[in-house]
Amino acid sequence: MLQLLENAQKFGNGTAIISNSKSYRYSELLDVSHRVAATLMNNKGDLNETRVAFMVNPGFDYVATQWGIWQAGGIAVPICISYPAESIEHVLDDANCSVVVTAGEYFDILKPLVNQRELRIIKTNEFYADKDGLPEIEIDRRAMILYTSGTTGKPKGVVTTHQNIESQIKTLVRAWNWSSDDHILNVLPLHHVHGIINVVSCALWSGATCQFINGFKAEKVFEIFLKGNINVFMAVPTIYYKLIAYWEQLGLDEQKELTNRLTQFRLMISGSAALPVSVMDKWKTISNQTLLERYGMTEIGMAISNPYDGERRPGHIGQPLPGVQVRLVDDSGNRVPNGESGEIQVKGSNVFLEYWKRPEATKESFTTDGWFKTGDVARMDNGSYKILGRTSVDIIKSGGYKLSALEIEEVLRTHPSIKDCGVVGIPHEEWGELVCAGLVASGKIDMDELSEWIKLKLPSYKTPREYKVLDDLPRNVMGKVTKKELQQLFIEAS
Ligand code: MCA
Ligand code: AMP
Repeated sequence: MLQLLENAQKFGNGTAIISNSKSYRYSELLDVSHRVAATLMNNKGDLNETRVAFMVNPGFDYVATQWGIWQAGGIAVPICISYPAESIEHVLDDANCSVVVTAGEYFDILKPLVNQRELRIIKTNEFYADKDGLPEIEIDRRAMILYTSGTTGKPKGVVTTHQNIESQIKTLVRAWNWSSDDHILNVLPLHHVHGIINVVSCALWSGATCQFINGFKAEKVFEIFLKGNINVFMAVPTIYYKLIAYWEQLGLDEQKELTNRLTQFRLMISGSAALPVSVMDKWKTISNQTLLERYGMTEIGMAISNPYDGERRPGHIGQPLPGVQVRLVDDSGNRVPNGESGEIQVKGSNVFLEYWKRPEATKESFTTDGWFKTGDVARMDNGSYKILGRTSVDIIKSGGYKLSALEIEEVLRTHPSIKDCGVVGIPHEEWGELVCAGLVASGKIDMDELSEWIKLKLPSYKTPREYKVLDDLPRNVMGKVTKKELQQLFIEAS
């Protein structure tokens, strides 16, 4: 039996999840997930890595579905709940999903897509099947596919095995002192590692309580904090920025009350994007908490973290986590000396198995001796890694989401009034980077129409926030678009 589930048996009567104002014990979670597994198996005995997509709000049903898929021997493919139809179709088709699990609110968007493909669709309130015998799940089986944007067009499926997932969880549980006394609030989307592994899976591995709200709202988060049970929190820098902005406009008494409460937390963590030192400092004055910044990636889980005990250095990501090997190399693949910049490369059982159905991309992302090439550039600075940037300008981090400039450009180019375009990220205090698009028109571009049009093609977090219509994109002598110059055009205008 998978260790996550074995642990859950031990914690039987403890509160596993609070969602929609209801508490659920570990035993209930196991019971329902077992029914999910039986329904999915449909008397087949083992799903044998069938891909099961699920579009379910963060909460009890989400976890019960995920655990059910795993117990039935399937591969869990979470779908972002704010995806428009085109993005959903990419996941269903790329992963060749055979079954889709959903809740009522997403049924209408999914139904036609599922019908066209003749897939099985199950609503979370239809897990009626009696519990059935469960297959033995070997730890090296594929467990999950998460879609991530890269330096090529459409998002790629990152495949992790149960072993990868266990290794990612175990490292963090140890490094960050998780225990069954912990109570965490999840505000993050559950189609990415940050929410799925660092928050939900680490909590449930440890017998802690994981409370959910559907989507982030600063007011709601503080309201829950004030109730007094939450003692661990993890978020992206944009969320801390928004919490600070909300706190600042409160009255003095309310500010004090919140500060008192925040001071009692055991641990607060930031990750997924660079934590500005200004945000870390501000948060410290508000909460008396020194944010623990760590570094990770969908393909590797977490790799580098500031210490739980010991100095958490502003502007630095810390040291390799136990069991994770990290090195910095130059363009020729040689290790760089301390103080010099190089690409972060990672090895360990935390590292993913493959990009789904993309053997070439998988091969290219590893060195011949098995190190995963992250594309992030860092230097070792007095015993702590410091991120300096990325090897590609076509990767943008906005709101903690990794975006591909090329994916957004490909979509924009399909608009009838756009002849060519270039997408860049520019530095932004709140969002980390802001997505901007330079457009070359082939007719008159109606900006309102374009904004509505793109919402049907991409989720909101991938859509450009600023547009500029140009006679041509800035190019070098070879005719290649110079992204740095394009960035500059937007920076100067901001
Ligand atoms: C939304 N808006 C934006 C952006 N996103 N504006 C500029 N840039 C953006 N990126 C605008 C919307 O259009 C809207 O504007 C307003 O902000 C509110 O939109 P909403 O969608 O409600 O935003 P939100 O809920 O406030 O979202 C902010 C957020 C969210 C909570 C920070 O972006 C988020 O959940 N980010 C976390 C992503 C994450 O988990 N990443 C982990 C992946 P208007 O009001 O004008 O319409 S990385 C990972 O997993 C690795 C392993 C790691 O290291 O962790
Ligand atoms: P994703 O592909 O969404 O998993 O995003 C992973 C990327 O987020 C990494 O490759 C980094 O570029 C970035 N990232 C994660 N944590 C940090 C951090 N603490 N500081 C800077 N960048 C980070």
